[in-house]
Amino acid sequence: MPVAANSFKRRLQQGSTQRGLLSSLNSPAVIDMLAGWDFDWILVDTEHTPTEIADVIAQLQVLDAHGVSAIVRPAWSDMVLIKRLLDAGAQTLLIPEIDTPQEAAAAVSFTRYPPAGVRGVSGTSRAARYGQTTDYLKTAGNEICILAQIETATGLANLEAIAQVPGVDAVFIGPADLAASLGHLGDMSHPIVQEAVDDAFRRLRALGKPSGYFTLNEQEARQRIAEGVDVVGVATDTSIINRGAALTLEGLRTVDDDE
Ligand code: 3PY
Ligand code: MG
Repeated sequence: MPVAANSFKRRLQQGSTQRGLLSSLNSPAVIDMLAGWDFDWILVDTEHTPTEIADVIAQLQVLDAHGVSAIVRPAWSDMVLIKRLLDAGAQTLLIPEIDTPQEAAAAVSFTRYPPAGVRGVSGTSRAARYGQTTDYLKTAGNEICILAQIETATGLANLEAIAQVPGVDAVFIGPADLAASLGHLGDMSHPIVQEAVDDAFRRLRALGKPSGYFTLNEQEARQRIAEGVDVVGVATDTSIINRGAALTLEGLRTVDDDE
């Protein structure tokens, strides 16, 4: 049995726009529901959520059943965390807080077996279908996809160097942490933050490097997709549920007003 093909990575290489959402509630049921909509990918976040390895596996199984691509974000660019996520079956990783090309190279090295990298070896992990993928150790690297997340002023200063690190498949700009780093905590739409984001995407386009972004602002999401940003996160499970609740109550207020 061959290693599972990574269709997210193929579409990234073909230049298709991919829209997705972030799973933060650690609920396979919610993800089972949302995966029925037309999202290209769902990010299982372990950076800002209580999601642990067994929870990641439960969500990967749901996404696999729907044929929706999974991205998994480790809590940090850490060799042990990344090894465990890869062994759990994650193939596309969004690595937070990459500030330098050295950090990007280290992150890539955590995902590749020696001599290319330093990933610890197990041929019987879930990723290797418990030993049924007999050439897993030799072929796993082909299907791994690394999105380096730039989210500080230092990261922006090093953008070209980070983007050119071999094995970095795309550069993802994180506006929330970037706003904080630029002195505008919580204000992602501040002109200084937006100018920095615009400049980052201009530079990535000049390099021909696939790019990614996350915003809950619909207008900005449309703008970034139109600009050619390849991977755009447009919602979280929480934002969708909160929005539904607000609309439901809003609808009742209209009924109340009519009475
Ligand atoms: C950020 O905006 O900081 C992110 O990490 C996006 O998910
Ligand atoms: Mg962030």
